[in-house]
Amino acid sequence: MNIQNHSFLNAHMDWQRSDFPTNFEFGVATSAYQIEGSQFGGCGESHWDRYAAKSGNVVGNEHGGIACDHYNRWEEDLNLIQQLGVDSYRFSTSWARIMPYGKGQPNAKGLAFYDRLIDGMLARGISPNLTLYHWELPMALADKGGWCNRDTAYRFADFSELICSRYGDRVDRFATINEPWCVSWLSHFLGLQAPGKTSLEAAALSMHHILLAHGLSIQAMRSLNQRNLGIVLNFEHAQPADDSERAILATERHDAIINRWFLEAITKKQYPEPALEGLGDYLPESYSEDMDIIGQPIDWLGINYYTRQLIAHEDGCGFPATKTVLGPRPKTAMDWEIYPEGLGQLLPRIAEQVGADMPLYITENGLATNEPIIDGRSQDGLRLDFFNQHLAEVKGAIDKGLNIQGYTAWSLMDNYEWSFGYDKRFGLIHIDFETLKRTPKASYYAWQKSMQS
Ligand code: GCO
Repeated sequence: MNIQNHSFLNAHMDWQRSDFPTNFEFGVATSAYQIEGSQFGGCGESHWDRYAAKSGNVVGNEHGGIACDHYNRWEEDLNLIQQLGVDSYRFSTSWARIMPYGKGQPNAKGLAFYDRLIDGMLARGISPNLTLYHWELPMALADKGGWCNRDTAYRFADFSELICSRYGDRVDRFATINEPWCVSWLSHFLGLQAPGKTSLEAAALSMHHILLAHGLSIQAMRSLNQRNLGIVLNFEHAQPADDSERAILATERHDAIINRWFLEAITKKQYPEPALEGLGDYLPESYSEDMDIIGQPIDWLGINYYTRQLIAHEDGCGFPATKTVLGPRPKTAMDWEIYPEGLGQLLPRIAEQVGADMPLYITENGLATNEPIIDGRSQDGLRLDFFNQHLAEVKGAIDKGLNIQGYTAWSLMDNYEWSFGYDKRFGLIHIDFETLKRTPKASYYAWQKSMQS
């Protein structure tokens, strides 16, 4: 990779807005638990608060209690988005803030907060792009089994209905769930995020119920005549770590779990065979009866992309018998290999699956780097290179005729990176977590220039 030494003042991108189609939408993203501060405004306890409170689950035992204090500093943050010059802001509504017990009487302060936030976006000419669920399941529902309990999907449909009837007149695009793979496999089989379960049964149940929740939510919002409904899936470019048959088969299983399970359920109303082999026995008995609900038509698909994975066979363990091997390319502070071509290769594959007409949005892409702040400034060269390389892939895909309508950078500002705490900095804006001071990085100014030309 060509890591240039960008000086702060002349930092700029290799591309500009006018290189992309006229209505191409540029945006920035965050999520509620990662920025708002769950201690404020009558927010209920979520399974993330509980998970983070248990020593050893999160680096430094950090939690989202204060996070970026966005609950109180939202105006400053919206001003920064406006000055950045992007078109839209992808944010999420905290279920625990709005329904502290997961159901029943909503928290008036929580509802009023999102009124202020959405009205604030509209007043600044920023298009609201709302994700209903970005992971803070109310603890009251987690206590009843969370995503392993079918009832949670129905409670989510109720939550969706409430949000849609309250804000639907002012929101341009709704996503039901952010990254169902993370909600289920990462959190219920790999145990790396709340609730930290590690069983195939919990994985299979949550992988099905999160999709049922998606389908029921789409139905609820359609019945309110809401337009522009979609979901945000995360994809990885998966390749075998070596030429062996075992590595090829392991890659097929890995790919089926992360790249195919959710997409094929929604587009084909079925689960992929290589994943069913291990998960089928644990699915609810009559799961196939839910596939019509899960396969509700959507209006757009969100794609999150960060890295590629090289996959090898893992001996001596049960399904899926896979392990990841670090690739040779430079890594981000997350130790994720920087592999922009992976995005270029995934896009046509996804487009073929969803159909050429389906609008695709890159809903997250970005990296964690820990470049130091010098004289109040970060040079931020790695981030500039990362965006340049990935946007070149997006542009290439558009030039080939793919229906990609937008690109959203992760993230507006440094925030709570889940089990990694506050140390992994994905923001265009630096946050000093002691003082909560916001300092735009060089990449912020480079984006700003590209947005103007
Ligand atoms: C995810 C989430 C974000 C993360 C980001 C970086 O993809 O895991 O949507 O909440 O912060 O992706 O890991």
